[in-house]
Amino acid sequence: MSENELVRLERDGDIGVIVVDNPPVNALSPGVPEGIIASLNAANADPAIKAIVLIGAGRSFIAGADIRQFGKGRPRTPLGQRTYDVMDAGTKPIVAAIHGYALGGGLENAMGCHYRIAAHSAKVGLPEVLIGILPGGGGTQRLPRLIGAQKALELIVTGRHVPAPEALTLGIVDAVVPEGGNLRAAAVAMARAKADIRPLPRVRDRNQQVAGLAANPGMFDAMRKSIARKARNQKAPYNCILAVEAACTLPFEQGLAREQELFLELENLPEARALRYAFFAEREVARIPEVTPDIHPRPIASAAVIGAGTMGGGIAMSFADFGIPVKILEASPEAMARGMERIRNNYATSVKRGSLTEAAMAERLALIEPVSTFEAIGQADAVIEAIFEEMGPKKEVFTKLDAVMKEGALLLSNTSALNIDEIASVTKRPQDVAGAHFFSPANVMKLLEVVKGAHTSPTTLASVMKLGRDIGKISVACGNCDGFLANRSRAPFSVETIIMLEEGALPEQIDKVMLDFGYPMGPFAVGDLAGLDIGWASRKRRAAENPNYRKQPISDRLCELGRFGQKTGAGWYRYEKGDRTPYPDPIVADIIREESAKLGNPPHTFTDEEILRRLLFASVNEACKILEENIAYRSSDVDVMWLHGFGFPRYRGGLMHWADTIGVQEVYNQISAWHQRYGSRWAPAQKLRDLAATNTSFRDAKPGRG
Ligand code: 3H9
Repeated sequence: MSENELVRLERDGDIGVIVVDNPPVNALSPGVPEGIIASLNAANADPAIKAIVLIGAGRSFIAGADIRQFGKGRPRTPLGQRTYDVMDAGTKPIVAAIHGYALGGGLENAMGCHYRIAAHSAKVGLPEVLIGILPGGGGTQRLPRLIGAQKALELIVTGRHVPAPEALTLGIVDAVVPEGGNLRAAAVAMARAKADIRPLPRVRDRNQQVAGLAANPGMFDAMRKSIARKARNQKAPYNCILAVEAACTLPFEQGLAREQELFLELENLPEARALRYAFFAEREVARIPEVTPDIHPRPIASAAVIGAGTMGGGIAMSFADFGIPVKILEASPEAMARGMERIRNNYATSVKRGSLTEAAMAERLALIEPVSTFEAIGQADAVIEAIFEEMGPKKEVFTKLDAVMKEGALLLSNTSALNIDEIASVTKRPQDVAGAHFFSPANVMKLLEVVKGAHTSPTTLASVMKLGRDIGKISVACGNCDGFLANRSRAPFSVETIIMLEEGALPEQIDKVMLDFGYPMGPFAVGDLAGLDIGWASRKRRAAENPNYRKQPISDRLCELGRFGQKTGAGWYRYEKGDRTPYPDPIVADIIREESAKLGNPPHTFTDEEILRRLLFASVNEACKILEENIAYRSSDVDVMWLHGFGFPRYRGGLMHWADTIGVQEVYNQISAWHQRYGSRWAPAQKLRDLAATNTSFRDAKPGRG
């Protein structure tokens, strides 16, 4: 037996089987590498053992280094004393037996072994770049030697998970056990078959795979160029490239040392901290106090969607994409025909792009069944209403749902802002009603905002959270209020954007700041893409309903000129035929100047920092109110929503994590100063005051008062 319980050495005849047993995913937590080394030493020293298998207990091989240990200043194991070094120095063949995941340090350990065999369902990869670091356990030196620099570069820079059959084709694993096969038995058999083969095939010795590439630096520059837009402001992807470059230009040992240097440059950068934070925040969302372990989510084997508009169609596709049959209900045959046509076109575009096969498209379309009566959907396990945002018609739909849906069905509304309790009130089963707010395009965007009404039962809440996960979404729960968590926290950002225009800022100036910050597009370019006419119609409706509704004269004037965005060739920008590039337009600048003067706003020069902070601090303040009102379970939930609903740059962690990097005191001081200058819209939330008074980070903020 090895020195601790995290790793044990078992015997299978003349084969030593090293079992890593560190649930849930066999991360390389303190004690695990030490345990592997002790077992390797014991197996190498035991004359009765001819070969060794390294395998994981439970659901996975090894999911990598323990991410919680990064940034803690733990001393690193010196090069030459790591598990891989002990494997390289060993005298007996080692077979890695991979099931579940072999990621990061997991794959690095597998590549330290002499042979690799994987279960059919296993996945392997070096995803370190996704948490802002690089494979620091020799991965950048061994993978190019195993599969060639070009392919290794692609895998290391994207961090993608490779399914076992592809890993076999690439040469990452030597064999795949067919579905239903016994991995451990196959690995032991392989070890026995290889027991006498010498020299031991070490990945580190396969220099022919990287030789000659030193003369081909073009490959690395091409990769740098291809990631330039997506990886802007980030260092990890570039260090990954440098490390693979080192594999091609330096002897193995020197390459390892270079890898180590490049790794250490990254570990404590704000980028790596933010990405680690995001990783754990995404897992934290699943923890909902009222969903106790005795609550069992209801299985969802079939679904229905009410409304075949853009949203309804996208939601139906989300189910079909994950193999769940879905009925789509639309009263008007014309609207249904248009809706189904849109769905077909969306899939056809994916086929054209090569991301979907014709066969998969046919399978998915076959899962979407158009129906025209409520009776036809009565047996669905979950129904999602996705009609237009008006309370009256939504209540009518829920009244009908209450009449036809089977007992225990989830009755969900895709509303983005309306009161879930009022919707639920027309049913006799408000415990089964909740919000399921998808983001557009629903089949693409990852976020599902799950809204809990006053009567939503913990089982319903747990079921909707799981339903989201089952269709590949990140489900985040929140309470019921106008705009819920996502749109309510985003609204002040939008208000501030418009106010800054009225003070003389130009769309291109604001967009550039947000692009530089890391958003894929600025808010005005997004507006032009989405179309400005929808907002215009809603402003006119609201102004008619509410005489105090705050007008948006600049936006209105653009729309009055027929400038609805890209589709009309002009909006906040002008566009040239067949070109989506936004060009700043002097007409817009003139309108801004005129309206700003009419409002009596003195000319104002904006710094980039003012623009960024005014937009984001406005939302931080609102998020504090949301926390205070117990609408959010924790501030990191706000971050997950902003990452997956609004395109917030992941390497900045999320709105609240970013605010923490500035500091709660400074955020409070700035908001207070703007409160003095601009008035009530900047009044600091009580929660923000409290956090500043106690110097508590947003991360540690508890929901509720105080
Ligand atoms: C690395 O290896 C660096 C090396 O190059 C060496 C340098 C010297 N650490 O995601 P799940 C927890 S960097 C700590 O819900 P799934 C996770 O927090 C690492 N904890 O399951 C969760 O905890 P809880 C490279 C980890 O089935 C629980 O396990 N590796 C780690 O949906 C279940 O996780 C990666 O980046 C970890 N490494 O997905 C892989 N992994 O229950 C990161 C998981 O308390 N991991 N946990 O909330 C993943 O991508 C997914 O977890 C995985 C499973 C795909 C493995």
